[in-house]
Amino acid sequence: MADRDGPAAAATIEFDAGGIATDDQPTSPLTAPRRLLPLWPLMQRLCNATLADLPPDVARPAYDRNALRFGIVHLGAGAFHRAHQAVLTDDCLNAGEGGWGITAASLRSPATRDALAPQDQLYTLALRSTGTERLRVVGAIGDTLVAPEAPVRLLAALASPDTRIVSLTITEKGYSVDGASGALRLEDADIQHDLANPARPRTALGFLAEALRRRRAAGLLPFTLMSCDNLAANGRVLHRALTGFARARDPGLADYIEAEVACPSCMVDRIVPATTDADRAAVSARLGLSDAWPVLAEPFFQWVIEDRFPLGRPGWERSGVEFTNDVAPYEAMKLRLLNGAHSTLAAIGRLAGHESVAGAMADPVIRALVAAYWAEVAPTVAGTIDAVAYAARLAVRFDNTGLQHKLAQIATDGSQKVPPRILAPLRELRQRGAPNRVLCFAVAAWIRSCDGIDDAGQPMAMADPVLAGWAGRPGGAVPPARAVQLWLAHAPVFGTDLARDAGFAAAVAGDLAQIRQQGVVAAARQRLSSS
Ligand code: CS2
Repeated sequence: MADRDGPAAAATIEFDAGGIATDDQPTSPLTAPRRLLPLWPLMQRLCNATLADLPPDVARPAYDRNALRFGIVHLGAGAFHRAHQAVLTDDCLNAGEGGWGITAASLRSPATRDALAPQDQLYTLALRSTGTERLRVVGAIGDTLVAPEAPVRLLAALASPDTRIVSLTITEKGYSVDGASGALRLEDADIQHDLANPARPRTALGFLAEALRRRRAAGLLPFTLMSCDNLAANGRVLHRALTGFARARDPGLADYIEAEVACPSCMVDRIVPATTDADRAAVSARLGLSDAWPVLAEPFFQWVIEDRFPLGRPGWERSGVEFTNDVAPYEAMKLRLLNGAHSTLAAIGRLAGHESVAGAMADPVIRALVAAYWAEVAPTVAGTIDAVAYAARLAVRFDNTGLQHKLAQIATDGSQKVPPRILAPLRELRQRGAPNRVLCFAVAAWIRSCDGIDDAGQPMAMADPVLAGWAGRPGGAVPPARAVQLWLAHAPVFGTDLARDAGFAAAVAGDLAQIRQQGVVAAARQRLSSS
Protein backbone atom coordinates (compact mmCIF):
# COMPACT_ATOMS: atom_id res chain seq x y z
CA MET A 1 0.00 0.00 0.00
CA ALA A 2 2.96 2.33 0.06
CA ASP A 3 2.61 5.26 -2.26
CA ARG A 4 5.65 6.03 -4.31
CA ASP A 5 4.46 8.75 -6.66
CA GLY A 6 5.86 12.17 -5.94
CA PRO A 7 4.65 15.50 -7.26
CA ALA A 8 5.96 15.75 -10.82
CA ALA A 9 7.85 18.76 -12.13
CA ALA A 10 5.11 21.35 -12.40
CA ALA A 11 5.99 22.73 -15.84
CA THR A 12 5.55 19.38 -17.57
CA ILE A 13 2.05 18.64 -16.31
CA GLU A 14 -0.84 18.67 -18.74
CA PHE A 15 -4.43 18.96 -17.70
CA ASP A 16 -7.39 20.65 -19.17
CA ALA A 17 -8.73 22.91 -16.47
CA GLY A 18 -7.28 25.49 -14.16
CA GLY A 19 -4.07 26.15 -16.10
CA ILE A 20 -2.48 28.92 -18.12
CA ALA A 21 -0.60 28.51 -21.40
CA THR A 22 3.19 28.44 -21.06
CA ASP A 23 5.76 30.21 -23.28
CA ASP A 24 7.15 26.95 -24.55
CA GLN A 25 4.20 26.15 -26.81
CA PRO A 26 4.87 23.41 -29.35
CA THR A 27 5.77 24.89 -32.73
CA SER A 28 2.59 23.68 -34.40
CA PRO A 29 -0.33 24.36 -32.06
CA LEU A 30 -2.71 22.85 -34.59
CA THR A 31 -1.18 19.40 -34.42
CA ALA A 32 0.41 19.20 -30.97
CA PRO A 33 -1.40 19.32 -27.62
CA ARG A 34 -1.18 22.61 -25.71
CA ARG A 35 1.09 22.43 -22.72
CA LEU A 36 -0.34 24.09 -19.67
CA LEU A 37 1.42 25.38 -16.64
CA PRO A 38 -0.76 24.42 -13.68
CA LEU A 39 -1.85 27.13 -11.35
CA TRP A 40 -1.86 25.12 -8.14
CA PRO A 41 1.84 25.40 -7.31
CA LEU A 42 1.44 29.18 -7.62
CA MET A 43 -1.50 29.38 -5.21
CA GLN A 44 -1.22 30.02 -1.51
CA ARG A 45 -0.40 26.81 0.35
CA LEU A 46 -2.76 24.88 2.58
CA CYS A 47 -1.31 25.22 6.12
CA ASN A 48 -2.36 26.12 9.69
CA ALA A 49 -2.39 29.82 8.85
CA THR A 50 -4.69 29.39 5.81
CA LEU A 51 -7.17 26.92 7.33
CA ALA A 52 -9.63 29.75 7.93
CA ASP A 53 -9.60 30.58 4.20
CA LEU A 54 -11.04 27.20 3.19
CA PRO A 55 -14.50 27.19 1.61
CA PRO A 56 -17.16 26.59 4.28
CA ASP A 57 -18.15 23.16 2.94
CA VAL A 58 -14.63 21.75 3.48
CA ALA A 59 -14.38 20.05 6.89
CA ARG A 60 -11.22 20.78 8.91
CA PRO A 61 -9.67 19.98 12.30
CA ALA A 62 -11.72 21.38 15.17
CA TYR A 63 -8.93 20.87 17.75
CA ASP A 64 -5.76 22.72 18.70
CA ARG A 65 -3.07 20.99 16.68
CA ASN A 66 -0.33 22.58 18.75
CA ALA A 67 -1.61 20.91 21.92
CA LEU A 68 -1.48 17.32 20.60
CA ARG A 69 0.61 14.56 22.16
CA PHE A 70 1.87 11.87 19.83
CA GLY A 71 0.63 8.47 20.92
CA ILE A 72 0.98 6.80 17.51
CA VAL A 73 3.97 6.29 15.24
CA HIS A 74 2.94 5.05 11.82
CA LEU A 75 5.42 3.34 9.48
CA GLY A 76 4.52 3.79 5.79
CA ALA A 77 3.16 7.31 5.29
CA GLY A 78 1.48 6.50 1.95
CA ALA A 79 -1.93 7.40 0.62
CA PHE A 80 -3.69 4.42 2.19
CA HIS A 81 -2.76 5.36 5.75
CA ARG A 82 -3.65 8.98 5.13
CA ALA A 83 -7.07 8.05 3.72
CA HIS A 84 -7.91 5.46 6.38
CA GLN A 85 -6.34 5.15 9.85
CA ALA A 86 -5.27 8.82 10.00
CA VAL A 87 -8.81 9.98 9.17
CA LEU A 88 -10.46 7.79 11.80
CA THR A 89 -7.87 9.00 14.32
CA ASP A 90 -8.65 12.58 13.25
CA ASP A 91 -12.27 11.86 14.27
CA CYS A 92 -11.01 10.98 17.77
CA LEU A 93 -8.91 14.16 17.96
CA ASN A 94 -11.99 16.14 16.91
CA ALA A 95 -13.83 14.47 19.79
CA GLY A 96 -11.19 15.67 22.27
CA GLU A 97 -8.85 12.66 22.56
CA GLY A 98 -5.70 14.77 22.22
CA GLY A 99 -3.15 12.07 23.11
CA TRP A 100 -3.35 10.34 19.74
CA GLY A 101 -1.50 12.58 17.31
CA ILE A 102 0.45 10.66 14.66
CA THR A 103 4.12 10.79 13.72
CA ALA A 104 4.24 9.28 10.24
CA ALA A 105 7.45 7.84 8.81
CA SER A 106 8.33 6.91 5.25
CA LEU A 107 10.77 4.04 5.11
CA ARG A 108 12.23 5.05 1.76
CA SER A 109 11.11 8.08 -0.19
CA PRO A 110 11.16 11.70 1.05
CA ALA A 111 8.25 12.59 -1.31
CA THR A 112 5.45 12.63 1.29
CA ARG A 113 7.50 14.65 3.78
CA ASP A 114 8.56 17.09 1.03
CA ALA A 115 4.93 17.64 0.09
CA LEU A 116 3.47 17.84 3.60
CA ALA A 117 6.13 19.70 5.62
CA PRO A 118 5.48 23.10 3.92
CA GLN A 119 1.78 22.69 4.70
CA ASP A 120 2.14 21.88 8.44
CA GLN A 121 1.40 18.21 7.58
CA LEU A 122 -2.17 19.10 6.61
CA TYR A 123 -3.67 17.42 3.54
CA THR A 124 -7.05 16.97 1.93
CA LEU A 125 -9.08 13.78 1.76
CA ALA A 126 -11.37 13.84 -1.28
CA LEU A 127 -14.10 11.20 -1.05
CA ARG A 128 -15.36 10.48 -4.54
CA SER A 129 -18.13 8.32 -5.84
CA THR A 130 -19.65 8.46 -9.30
CA GLY A 131 -20.70 12.11 -9.70
CA THR A 132 -20.04 13.30 -6.10
CA GLU A 133 -17.11 14.62 -4.10
CA ARG A 134 -16.66 15.61 -0.45
CA LEU A 135 -13.54 17.32 0.87
CA ARG A 136 -12.04 17.27 4.33
CA VAL A 137 -8.72 18.56 5.61
CA VAL A 138 -7.08 16.08 8.00
CA GLY A 139 -4.82 17.25 10.83
CA ALA A 140 -3.93 14.07 12.71
CA ILE A 141 -0.37 13.83 11.40
CA GLY A 142 1.90 16.18 13.32
CA ASP A 143 5.23 15.23 11.81
CA THR A 144 6.56 13.21 8.88
CA LEU A 145 9.98 11.58 9.11
CA VAL A 146 12.05 9.98 6.38
CA ALA A 147 13.73 6.93 7.88
CA PRO A 148 16.88 6.83 5.71
CA GLU A 149 17.55 10.52 6.47
CA ALA A 150 16.62 10.47 10.13
CA PRO A 151 16.97 6.98 11.64
CA VAL A 152 17.99 8.45 14.97
CA ARG A 153 14.86 10.63 15.18
CA LEU A 154 12.62 7.77 14.16
CA LEU A 155 14.14 5.48 16.80
CA ALA A 156 13.68 8.25 19.37
CA ALA A 157 10.00 8.63 18.42
CA LEU A 158 9.46 4.88 18.68
CA ALA A 159 11.19 4.72 22.05
CA SER A 160 9.35 7.78 23.44
CA PRO A 161 7.16 7.16 26.51
CA ASP A 162 4.32 9.00 24.67
CA THR A 163 4.25 6.32 21.95
CA ARG A 164 1.65 3.70 22.77
CA ILE A 165 0.80 2.28 19.34
CA VAL A 166 2.99 1.66 16.31
CA SER A 167 0.95 0.94 13.20
CA LEU A 168 2.22 -0.16 9.81
CA THR A 169 1.28 0.01 6.13
CA ILE A 170 4.56 -1.12 4.59
CA THR A 171 3.10 -3.35 1.81
CA GLU A 172 3.24 -7.12 1.82
CA LYS A 173 6.92 -7.21 0.88
CA GLY A 174 7.85 -4.89 3.76
CA TYR A 175 7.61 -7.84 6.17
CA SER A 176 10.46 -9.69 4.40
CA VAL A 177 8.59 -13.00 4.61
CA ASP A 178 7.85 -15.65 1.99
CA GLY A 179 4.31 -15.24 0.70
CA ALA A 180 3.76 -19.00 0.69
CA SER A 181 5.42 -20.18 3.93
CA GLY A 182 5.36 -16.99 6.02
CA ALA A 183 9.01 -17.62 6.96
CA LEU A 184 11.32 -14.61 7.45
CA ARG A 185 13.75 -14.16 4.55
CA LEU A 186 16.83 -13.79 6.73
CA GLU A 187 19.02 -13.77 3.64
CA ASP A 188 17.50 -10.46 2.34
CA ALA A 189 20.23 -7.84 1.98
CA ASP A 190 18.35 -5.22 4.05
CA ILE A 191 17.68 -7.70 6.85
CA GLN A 192 21.36 -8.65 6.89
CA HIS A 193 22.23 -4.95 6.98
CA ASP A 194 19.97 -4.38 9.99
CA LEU A 195 21.39 -7.34 11.88
CA ALA A 196 24.87 -5.90 11.35
CA ASN A 197 23.89 -2.24 12.05
CA PRO A 198 21.19 -2.28 14.75
CA ALA A 199 21.41 1.46 15.53
CA ARG A 200 20.93 2.54 11.90
CA PRO A 201 18.34 0.16 10.52
CA ARG A 202 16.65 0.24 7.10
CA THR A 203 13.74 -2.14 7.50
CA ALA A 204 10.61 -1.91 9.62
CA LEU A 205 11.71 -5.03 11.52
CA GLY A 206 15.10 -3.47 12.26
CA PHE A 207 13.52 -0.26 13.61
CA LEU A 208 10.97 -2.11 15.71
CA ALA A 209 13.46 -4.54 17.26
CA GLU A 210 15.90 -1.77 18.18
CA ALA A 211 13.13 0.46 19.58
CA LEU A 212 11.75 -2.38 21.69
CA ARG A 213 15.23 -3.14 22.99
CA ARG A 214 15.63 0.50 24.03
CA ARG A 215 12.23 0.65 25.69
CA ARG A 216 12.97 -2.49 27.63
CA ALA A 217 16.37 -1.14 28.72
CA ALA A 218 14.70 2.12 29.83
CA GLY A 219 12.06 0.25 31.84
CA LEU A 220 9.21 1.31 29.52
CA LEU A 221 6.39 -0.99 28.54
CA PRO A 222 6.34 -2.09 24.89
CA PHE A 223 4.03 -0.35 22.43
CA THR A 224 1.21 -2.23 20.75
CA LEU A 225 2.11 -3.16 17.20
CA MET A 226 -0.67 -3.04 14.64
CA SER A 227 -0.13 -4.18 11.07
CA CYS A 228 -2.64 -2.63 8.65
CA ASP A 229 -1.43 -4.47 5.56
CA ASN A 230 -3.39 -6.89 3.41
CA LEU A 231 -2.04 -10.12 4.85
CA ALA A 232 -4.02 -12.94 6.41
CA ALA A 233 -3.48 -12.78 10.21
CA ASN A 234 -1.34 -9.68 9.71
CA GLY A 235 -0.67 -9.33 13.44
CA ARG A 236 0.61 -12.91 13.66
CA VAL A 237 2.73 -12.46 10.54
CA LEU A 238 4.31 -9.36 12.05
CA HIS A 239 4.84 -10.99 15.45
CA ARG A 240 6.48 -14.01 13.88
CA ALA A 241 8.69 -12.00 11.51
CA LEU A 242 9.81 -9.63 14.27
CA THR A 243 10.52 -12.44 16.71
CA GLY A 244 12.48 -14.26 13.99
CA PHE A 245 14.49 -11.14 13.26
CA ALA A 246 15.18 -10.49 16.95
CA ARG A 247 16.21 -14.10 17.49
CA ALA A 248 18.93 -13.72 14.86
CA ARG A 249 20.11 -10.67 16.82
CA ASP A 250 19.62 -11.47 20.50
CA PRO A 251 17.63 -14.46 21.79
CA GLY A 252 16.74 -12.61 25.02
CA LEU A 253 15.13 -9.80 23.01
CA ALA A 254 13.27 -12.39 20.92
CA ASP A 255 11.87 -14.10 24.04
CA TYR A 256 10.79 -10.70 25.38
CA ILE A 257 9.01 -9.74 22.13
CA GLU A 258 7.40 -13.15 21.88
CA ALA A 259 5.98 -12.90 25.40
CA GLU A 260 5.32 -9.19 25.87
CA VAL A 261 4.47 -7.43 22.60
CA ALA A 262 0.79 -7.37 21.58
CA CYS A 263 0.22 -7.53 17.83
CA PRO A 264 -3.54 -7.39 17.23
CA SER A 265 -4.59 -8.34 13.72
CA CYS A 266 -6.92 -6.10 11.80
CA MET A 267 -8.74 -5.92 8.49
CA VAL A 268 -8.55 -2.56 6.75
CA ASP A 269 -10.56 -1.60 3.71
CA ARG A 270 -10.89 1.49 1.54
CA ILE A 271 -10.10 1.87 -2.15
CA VAL A 272 -7.40 4.54 -2.46
CA PRO A 273 -5.92 5.11 -5.93
CA ALA A 274 -2.50 6.76 -6.20
CA THR A 275 -2.80 10.55 -6.40
CA THR A 276 -2.14 12.06 -9.83
CA ASP A 277 -1.11 15.58 -10.82
CA ALA A 278 -4.60 16.13 -12.24
CA ASP A 279 -5.97 15.27 -8.77
CA ARG A 280 -3.62 17.79 -7.16
CA ALA A 281 -4.82 20.47 -9.56
CA ALA A 282 -8.52 19.65 -9.15
CA VAL A 283 -8.45 19.49 -5.33
CA SER A 284 -6.36 22.68 -5.08
CA ALA A 285 -8.81 24.48 -7.39
CA ARG A 286 -11.71 23.48 -5.13
CA LEU A 287 -9.86 24.47 -1.96
CA GLY A 288 -8.65 27.77 -3.39
CA LEU A 289 -5.32 26.77 -1.79
CA SER A 290 -2.61 24.52 -3.09
CA ASP A 291 -2.30 21.04 -1.63
CA ALA A 292 0.74 19.18 -2.97
CA TRP A 293 -0.48 15.78 -1.85
CA PRO A 294 -4.20 15.28 -1.35
CA VAL A 295 -5.50 11.72 -1.16
CA LEU A 296 -8.56 10.45 -3.04
CA ALA A 297 -10.71 7.60 -1.88
CA GLU A 298 -14.14 6.03 -2.05
CA PRO A 299 -16.61 6.99 0.70
CA PHE A 300 -16.78 3.36 1.92
CA PHE A 301 -14.40 2.17 4.61
CA GLN A 302 -14.19 -0.75 6.98
CA TRP A 303 -11.78 -1.46 9.83
CA VAL A 304 -12.16 -4.51 12.04
CA ILE A 305 -9.59 -4.84 14.83
CA GLU A 306 -8.75 -7.36 17.54
CA ASP A 307 -9.08 -5.40 20.77
CA ARG A 308 -5.66 -6.03 22.36
CA PHE A 309 -4.04 -2.68 23.19
CA PRO A 310 -2.27 -2.95 26.57
CA LEU A 311 -1.34 0.76 26.59
CA GLY A 312 -4.79 1.93 25.43
CA ARG A 313 -6.08 3.10 22.07
CA PRO A 314 -8.18 5.86 20.53
CA GLY A 315 -11.95 5.42 20.68
CA TRP A 316 -12.11 4.54 17.00
CA GLU A 317 -15.52 2.90 17.49
CA ARG A 318 -17.04 6.39 17.44
CA SER A 319 -16.53 6.33 13.63
CA GLY A 320 -17.92 2.85 13.11
CA VAL A 321 -14.71 0.85 13.54
CA GLU A 322 -15.55 -2.67 14.68
CA PHE A 323 -13.74 -4.54 17.46
CA THR A 324 -13.74 -8.31 17.66
CA ASN A 325 -11.92 -11.23 19.24
CA ASP A 326 -11.43 -12.94 15.92
CA VAL A 327 -10.69 -10.97 12.82
CA ALA A 328 -10.01 -14.04 10.65
CA PRO A 329 -13.46 -14.27 8.97
CA TYR A 330 -13.35 -10.57 8.04
CA GLU A 331 -9.83 -10.87 6.68
CA ALA A 332 -10.74 -13.91 4.62
CA MET A 333 -13.81 -12.17 3.23
CA LYS A 334 -11.89 -9.06 2.25
CA LEU A 335 -8.69 -10.66 0.99
CA ARG A 336 -10.43 -13.36 -1.01
CA LEU A 337 -13.44 -11.50 -2.40
CA LEU A 338 -12.17 -7.93 -2.76
CA ASN A 339 -8.41 -8.28 -3.17
CA GLY A 340 -8.59 -11.62 -5.03
CA ALA A 341 -10.98 -10.08 -7.57
CA HIS A 342 -8.76 -7.00 -7.78
CA SER A 343 -5.67 -9.06 -8.61
CA THR A 344 -7.67 -11.08 -11.14
CA LEU A 345 -8.94 -7.87 -12.73
CA ALA A 346 -5.41 -6.46 -12.77
CA ALA A 347 -4.12 -9.46 -14.75
CA ILE A 348 -7.05 -9.94 -17.12
CA GLY A 349 -7.91 -6.27 -17.53
CA ARG A 350 -4.36 -5.22 -18.38
CA LEU A 351 -3.91 -8.08 -20.86
CA ALA A 352 -7.12 -6.87 -22.54
CA GLY A 353 -5.81 -3.29 -22.70
CA HIS A 354 -7.86 -1.69 -19.87
CA GLU A 355 -6.34 0.86 -17.53
CA SER A 356 -8.73 1.10 -14.61
CA VAL A 357 -10.90 -1.16 -12.47
CA ALA A 358 -14.10 0.55 -13.58
CA GLY A 359 -12.98 0.33 -17.24
CA ALA A 360 -12.33 -3.41 -16.99
CA MET A 361 -15.62 -3.98 -15.14
CA ALA A 362 -17.45 -2.35 -18.06
CA ASP A 363 -16.38 -5.25 -20.33
CA PRO A 364 -19.26 -7.76 -20.05
CA VAL A 365 -17.02 -10.82 -20.35
CA ILE A 366 -14.60 -9.62 -17.67
CA ARG A 367 -17.53 -8.64 -15.45
CA ALA A 368 -19.05 -12.10 -15.86
CA LEU A 369 -15.70 -13.69 -15.06
CA VAL A 370 -15.40 -11.65 -11.85
CA ALA A 371 -18.94 -12.68 -10.87
CA ALA A 372 -18.03 -16.33 -11.50
CA TYR A 373 -14.86 -15.82 -9.45
CA TRP A 374 -16.91 -14.54 -6.51
CA ALA A 375 -19.32 -17.47 -6.82
CA GLU A 376 -16.43 -19.95 -6.61
CA VAL A 377 -14.71 -18.21 -3.68
CA ALA A 378 -17.89 -17.63 -1.65
CA PRO A 379 -18.00 -21.11 -0.01
CA THR A 380 -14.53 -20.49 1.49
CA VAL A 381 -15.75 -17.43 3.42
CA ALA A 382 -19.22 -18.66 4.29
CA GLY A 383 -20.37 -18.71 7.91
CA THR A 384 -20.48 -15.39 9.68
CA ILE A 385 -20.33 -13.45 6.40
CA ASP A 386 -23.03 -12.92 3.77
CA ALA A 387 -20.71 -13.38 0.81
CA VAL A 388 -23.42 -12.75 -1.78
CA ALA A 389 -24.37 -9.35 -0.35
CA TYR A 390 -20.70 -8.46 0.12
CA ALA A 391 -19.87 -9.31 -3.50
CA ALA A 392 -22.88 -7.32 -4.78
CA ARG A 393 -21.59 -4.30 -2.89
CA LEU A 394 -18.09 -4.88 -4.26
CA ALA A 395 -19.42 -4.71 -7.80
CA VAL A 396 -20.85 -1.25 -7.05
CA ARG A 397 -17.54 -0.15 -5.48
CA PHE A 398 -15.56 -1.43 -8.47
CA ASP A 399 -17.89 0.48 -10.84
CA ASN A 400 -17.07 3.82 -9.14
CA THR A 401 -16.13 6.09 -12.04
CA GLY A 402 -15.38 8.92 -9.60
CA LEU A 403 -12.01 7.23 -9.07
CA GLN A 404 -9.42 6.23 -11.62
CA HIS A 405 -8.17 3.14 -9.83
CA LYS A 406 -5.35 1.98 -12.06
CA LEU A 407 -4.93 -1.75 -12.69
CA ALA A 408 -1.16 -1.20 -12.84
CA GLN A 409 -1.23 -0.06 -9.20
CA ILE A 410 -2.98 -3.28 -8.16
CA ALA A 411 -0.66 -5.43 -10.32
CA THR A 412 2.35 -4.17 -8.34
CA ASP A 413 4.00 -6.92 -6.24
CA GLY A 414 1.73 -9.63 -7.66
CA SER A 415 4.02 -12.35 -6.31
CA GLN A 416 3.25 -11.17 -2.77
CA LYS A 417 -0.47 -10.76 -3.39
CA VAL A 418 -1.47 -13.87 -5.33
CA PRO A 419 -0.69 -16.40 -2.54
CA PRO A 420 -3.03 -15.03 0.16
CA ARG A 421 -5.66 -13.69 -2.21
CA ILE A 422 -6.05 -16.43 -4.82
CA LEU A 423 -3.98 -19.49 -3.91
CA ALA A 424 -5.26 -19.77 -0.31
CA PRO A 425 -8.94 -20.14 -1.32
CA LEU A 426 -7.93 -22.24 -4.32
CA ARG A 427 -6.20 -24.79 -2.09
CA GLU A 428 -9.30 -25.04 0.10
CA LEU A 429 -11.62 -25.48 -2.86
CA ARG A 430 -9.44 -28.19 -4.37
CA GLN A 431 -9.20 -30.03 -1.06
CA ARG A 432 -12.99 -30.04 -0.81
CA GLY A 433 -13.44 -31.00 -4.44
CA ALA A 434 -15.46 -27.78 -4.96
CA PRO A 435 -15.51 -25.93 -8.32
CA ASN A 436 -12.32 -23.90 -8.82
CA ARG A 437 -11.81 -23.58 -12.60
CA VAL A 438 -12.26 -19.80 -12.58
CA LEU A 439 -9.56 -19.43 -9.94
CA CYS A 440 -7.27 -21.66 -12.04
CA PHE A 441 -7.98 -19.29 -14.94
CA ALA A 442 -7.04 -16.33 -12.73
CA VAL A 443 -3.71 -18.00 -11.91
CA ALA A 444 -3.05 -18.65 -15.63
CA ALA A 445 -3.89 -15.02 -16.46
CA TRP A 446 -1.51 -13.79 -13.75
CA ILE A 447 1.29 -16.04 -15.08
CA ARG A 448 0.59 -14.75 -18.60
CA SER A 449 0.59 -11.14 -17.36
CA CYS A 450 4.08 -11.63 -15.92
CA ASP A 451 5.36 -11.76 -19.52
CA GLY A 452 4.97 -7.96 -19.37
CA ILE A 453 3.24 -7.68 -22.74
CA ASP A 454 -0.49 -7.39 -23.39
CA ASP A 455 -2.69 -9.18 -25.93
CA ALA A 456 -2.12 -6.39 -28.46
CA GLY A 457 1.66 -6.78 -28.11
CA GLN A 458 2.04 -3.58 -26.07
CA PRO A 459 4.47 -3.56 -23.14
CA MET A 460 2.94 -3.60 -19.63
CA ALA A 461 5.07 -2.26 -16.78
CA MET A 462 5.65 -4.99 -14.18
CA ALA A 463 6.65 -3.72 -10.76
CA ASP A 464 7.47 -6.81 -8.75
CA PRO A 465 11.05 -6.67 -7.45
CA VAL A 466 10.80 -9.94 -5.51
CA LEU A 467 9.68 -11.82 -8.62
CA ALA A 468 12.29 -10.02 -10.72
CA GLY A 469 14.92 -11.62 -8.48
CA TRP A 470 13.87 -15.12 -9.65
CA ALA A 471 16.46 -15.90 -12.30
CA GLY A 472 14.72 -19.05 -13.57
CA ARG A 473 11.38 -17.41 -14.41
CA PRO A 474 10.07 -18.87 -17.70
CA GLY A 475 9.36 -16.35 -20.43
CA GLY A 476 6.44 -16.30 -22.86
CA ALA A 477 8.24 -18.54 -25.39
CA VAL A 478 8.34 -21.56 -23.07
CA PRO A 479 5.51 -24.00 -23.99
CA PRO A 480 2.52 -23.73 -21.60
CA ALA A 481 2.82 -27.11 -19.85
CA ARG A 482 6.54 -26.63 -19.21
CA ALA A 483 6.08 -22.99 -18.18
CA VAL A 484 3.40 -23.94 -15.66
CA GLN A 485 5.56 -26.76 -14.32
CA LEU A 486 8.37 -24.27 -13.66
CA TRP A 487 6.02 -21.70 -12.12
CA LEU A 488 4.38 -24.21 -9.78
CA ALA A 489 7.81 -25.37 -8.61
CA HIS A 490 8.59 -21.81 -7.49
CA ALA A 491 7.99 -22.34 -3.78
CA PRO A 492 8.01 -18.68 -2.60
CA VAL A 493 4.75 -18.20 -4.52
CA PHE A 494 3.23 -21.68 -4.91
CA GLY A 495 4.55 -23.46 -1.82
CA THR A 496 5.56 -27.07 -2.16
CA ASP A 497 2.10 -28.62 -2.51
CA LEU A 498 0.63 -27.19 -5.70
CA ALA A 499 3.38 -28.57 -7.96
CA ARG A 500 2.26 -32.05 -6.89
CA ASP A 501 -1.36 -31.41 -7.88
CA ALA A 502 -1.41 -32.73 -11.45
CA GLY A 503 -5.02 -31.68 -12.05
CA PHE A 504 -4.23 -28.11 -11.07
CA ALA A 505 -1.14 -28.00 -13.29
CA ALA A 506 -3.13 -29.32 -16.26
CA ALA A 507 -5.95 -26.79 -15.71
CA VAL A 508 -3.58 -23.83 -15.49
CA ALA A 509 -1.54 -25.01 -18.48
CA GLY A 510 -4.71 -25.43 -20.56
CA ASP A 511 -5.88 -21.92 -19.70
CA LEU A 512 -2.46 -20.43 -20.32
CA ALA A 513 -2.40 -22.03 -23.78
CA GLN A 514 -5.86 -20.61 -24.55
CA ILE A 515 -4.97 -17.14 -23.31
CA ARG A 516 -1.80 -17.09 -25.41
CA GLN A 517 -3.62 -18.34 -28.52
CA GLN A 518 -6.88 -16.38 -28.44
CA GLY A 519 -6.28 -13.52 -26.07
CA VAL A 520 -7.60 -13.28 -22.54
CA VAL A 521 -11.17 -12.14 -23.27
CA ALA A 522 -11.92 -14.91 -25.77
CA ALA A 523 -10.31 -17.43 -23.42
CA ALA A 524 -12.42 -16.09 -20.53
CA ARG A 525 -15.59 -16.39 -22.61
CA GLN A 526 -14.70 -19.99 -23.35
CA ARG A 527 -13.91 -20.69 -19.70
CA LEU A 528 -17.27 -19.24 -18.64
CA SER A 529 -19.20 -21.31 -21.16
CA SER A 530 -17.54 -24.55 -20.04
CA SER A 531 -17.42 -23.96 -16.23
C1 CS2 B 1 -5.59 -3.43 -3.97
C2 CS2 B 1 -5.77 -2.89 -2.56
O1 CS2 B 1 -3.58 -2.48 -4.76
C3 CS2 B 1 -4.13 -3.52 -4.36
O2 CS2 B 1 -3.55 -4.58 -4.30
O3 CS2 B 1 -6.21 -4.67 -4.07
O4 CS2 B 1 -4.96 -1.79 -2.30
C4 CS2 B 1 -7.24 -2.54 -2.29
O5 CS2 B 1 -7.66 -1.45 -3.07
C5 CS2 B 1 -7.45 -2.25 -0.84
O6 CS2 B 1 -7.03 -3.34 -0.09
C6 CS2 B 1 -8.93 -1.95 -0.56
O7 CS2 B 1 -9.13 -1.93 0.79
